[in-house]
Amino acid sequence: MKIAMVCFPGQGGSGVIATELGRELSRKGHEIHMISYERPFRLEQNEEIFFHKVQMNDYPLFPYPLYTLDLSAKIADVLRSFAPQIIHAHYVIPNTIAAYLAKELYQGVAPKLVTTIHGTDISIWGQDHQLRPLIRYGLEKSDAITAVSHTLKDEAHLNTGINNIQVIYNFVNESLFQYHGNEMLRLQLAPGGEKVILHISNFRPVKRVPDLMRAFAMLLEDVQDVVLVLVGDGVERLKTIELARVLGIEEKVCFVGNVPHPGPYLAVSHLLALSSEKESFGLVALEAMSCGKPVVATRTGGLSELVEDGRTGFLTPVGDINRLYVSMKRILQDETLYRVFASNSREKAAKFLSSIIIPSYERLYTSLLE
Ligand code: GMT
Repeated sequence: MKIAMVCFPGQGGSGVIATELGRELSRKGHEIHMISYERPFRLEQNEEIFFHKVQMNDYPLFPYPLYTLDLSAKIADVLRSFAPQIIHAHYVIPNTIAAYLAKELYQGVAPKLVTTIHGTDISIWGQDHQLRPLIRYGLEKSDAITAVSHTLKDEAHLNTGINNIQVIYNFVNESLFQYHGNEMLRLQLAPGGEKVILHISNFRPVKRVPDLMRAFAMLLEDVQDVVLVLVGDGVERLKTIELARVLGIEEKVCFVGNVPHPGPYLAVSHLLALSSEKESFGLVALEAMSCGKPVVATRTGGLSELVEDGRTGFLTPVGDINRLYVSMKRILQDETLYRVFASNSREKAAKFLSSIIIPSYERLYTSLLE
């Protein structure tokens, strides 16, 4: 099949899923075209995947960039040059809308449009009364819709009334995640042999990183041989660095910024902590579990379909800093519990391997073309 993937390129689960999906399908012999405003961060130069960069035009009349139109023009261009049979848009806004417009522009055999909803297009923008009709329209114009968790599917139904949504979970390519840590990195992050609590996010307000900082400050009152390592970047990173200073814990906290691949950080960590208000799936939690790391996370969205409370980690109520602190402390201090959680985490992650999940996408594409 010839498939065009339209996605966001930056650090974030949807771009990772689109790229990994494209890569695996390309290995299976499909022709893959990735379309975005930048090369997706996990897409290497030497891959046999076409990358089409959206040319951002400067329209002197308009004060804001018209990305949706530029994207649409680029998708139409790819349709004319390569005639993909499927356009798979990751996120309704703007990707599905732009893809639909491109389909309308195109004179040839119309490709099928698949939309994957990843989260904030439904959980945040879907709450906006102006955007909601546009989101519903994008979903209605899609030939198939997938959601990355049952919780998200239900939320989409509630917000838009649309119910023909198939759940295809996020997946992990196990070969990318090693179980053995790199000693140099471990020494760099925890020179005194401390245990590493890892957090990975894009520091959006929805991640509630300050909750984790406060819980970690409480933890330091009881446990000294521990550090908090935060991977990623985003609007609240500076505010979080400042909070670490105010809490007087800056020496125990390390901000790493964006990294091309979290695998090495996960391998040297003891557990992953997420304090998000919303998380449609929580791909980083799956990546951590596939490295055999327990996860302490908030009981929200798809995280509760992945993390098993008291079996692979702990789930805590959103905003409950005390429970976050107690949960991290238990995992740090109880070695037996830790080993059980680590092994259960690996076992659970094995249900989400790319080799198991990706065929669902292939079956979906095939059924649309039949
Ligand atoms: O979490 C983010 O802010 C990034 C966002 C994205 O665009 O990649 O992640 C969303 O999609 C991921 C892949 O399906 C999910 O694993 C994340 O849970 C979801 N984020 C939210 O729902 C907040």
